[in-house]
Amino acid sequence: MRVSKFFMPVLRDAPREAEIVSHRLMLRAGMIRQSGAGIYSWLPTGLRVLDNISRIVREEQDRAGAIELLMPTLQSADLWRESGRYDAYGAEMLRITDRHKREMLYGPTNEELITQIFRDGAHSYRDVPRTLYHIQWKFRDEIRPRFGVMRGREFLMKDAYSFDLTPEDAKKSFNRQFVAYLRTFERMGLTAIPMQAETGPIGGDLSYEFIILAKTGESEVFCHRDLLDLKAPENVDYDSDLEPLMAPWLEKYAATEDVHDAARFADEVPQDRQVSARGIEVGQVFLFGTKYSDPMKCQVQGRDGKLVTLHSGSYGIGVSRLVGAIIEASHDERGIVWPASVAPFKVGLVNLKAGDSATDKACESLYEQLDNAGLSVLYDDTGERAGAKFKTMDLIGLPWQVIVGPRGVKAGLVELKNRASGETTEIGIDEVVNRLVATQTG
Ligand code: P5A
Repeated sequence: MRVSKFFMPVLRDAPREAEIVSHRLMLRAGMIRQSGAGIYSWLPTGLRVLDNISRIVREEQDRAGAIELLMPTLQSADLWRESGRYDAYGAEMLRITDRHKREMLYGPTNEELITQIFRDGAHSYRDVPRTLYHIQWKFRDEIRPRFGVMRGREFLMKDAYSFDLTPEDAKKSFNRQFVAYLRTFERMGLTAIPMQAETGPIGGDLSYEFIILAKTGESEVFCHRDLLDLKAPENVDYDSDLEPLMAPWLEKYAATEDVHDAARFADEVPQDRQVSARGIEVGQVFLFGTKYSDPMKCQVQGRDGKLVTLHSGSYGIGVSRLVGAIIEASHDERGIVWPASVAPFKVGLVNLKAGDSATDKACESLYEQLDNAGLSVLYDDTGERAGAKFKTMDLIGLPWQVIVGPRGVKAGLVELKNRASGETTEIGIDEVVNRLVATQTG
């Protein structure tokens, strides 16, 4: 993508309403614009990050055996009356009436709708276990939308729902999502810690929130410091018993403020390993048994021919919240520092003297070669001052910058800058592509 043909309205100063760094940087980098309280438009750069996050989520869901579908944002009130949640959900639900005076709502979550779909489509024990998921916009009329996309009213969520014959099988489905979450967040460069949590309006009696530690987090959390050093399991066989893989996370104390037990914390965690911090909830998983399938009669015929009510769980990831959360975890005084896996472009190509034919030619050639090598490039081909170009590149936080000027071109050299370390090296023009390809795989 050429900056001269792109749309990335960067701002020199952060708008005053932005209270936290991720919100400020997202606005300054031209990733989002507010269009109402807690409602945002995703500008091209922001959308690229959102899509990258969705792609990682999708890959890990598929790997764990979950099946993608897409449900609508609007749902019928009657469906929610079946589960008994229509009145219980309260003011957070945006209720809508259509031209025929039918009561509708903008879905805050999809337990009812998926239970209806599964009930209608699954008939026998052979149709389970299944876990279905989608990535779709939700609406919650939050009393205090704030911190940009972190607590929006409209937000993008991955929500998965599992259906099993028995509570034991349901726990296995739960475990698959749990392990997939560990892998998903790690691939985004995050250390997300599963912490015991309250179940709230979703229900059930087993729930974990996946929390990343950040000063600007909304909830207070407590955990053992060892949990910060754990690495997500690789090459997972999702058909095997996953409990041993999960054990390192479950053996050590970790709880959100709602369920925190100060006495247990003091007892189980040596004082020098106690972490009490603020956290951002990037995902939450719930096991709730027959809470929805009972009232909604989601049943299949068991092996013995008798009807069995299915056991379920639901599993959410805050896809749009993650954009802000990753920035909270990865930035410096100059701007965003994207982990390569989610960066809107992998490389920023900076032409220091647009209009100089030798420099233009070198840049055009690099642009083409990088593109052919499968590396996404944002090429600053504009006539802006060099200083302004550097500032913008640092602000938008692409992992690599290739800086091309007339003097270097004469000598066959360019500068390669790593955004995270700030390290700059001069390398041969002919080496750039290979070097960057190697950083992708190595
Ligand atoms: C699980 C999937 C659920 O809704 N039902 C379907 C269950 N869980 S949850 O914890 O309430 O939400 C899942 C994740 O969505 C993100 N999230 C939000 N992101 C931005 N703005 C909001 N207002 C918001 N509310 C929830 C969180 O990351 C949460 O973990």
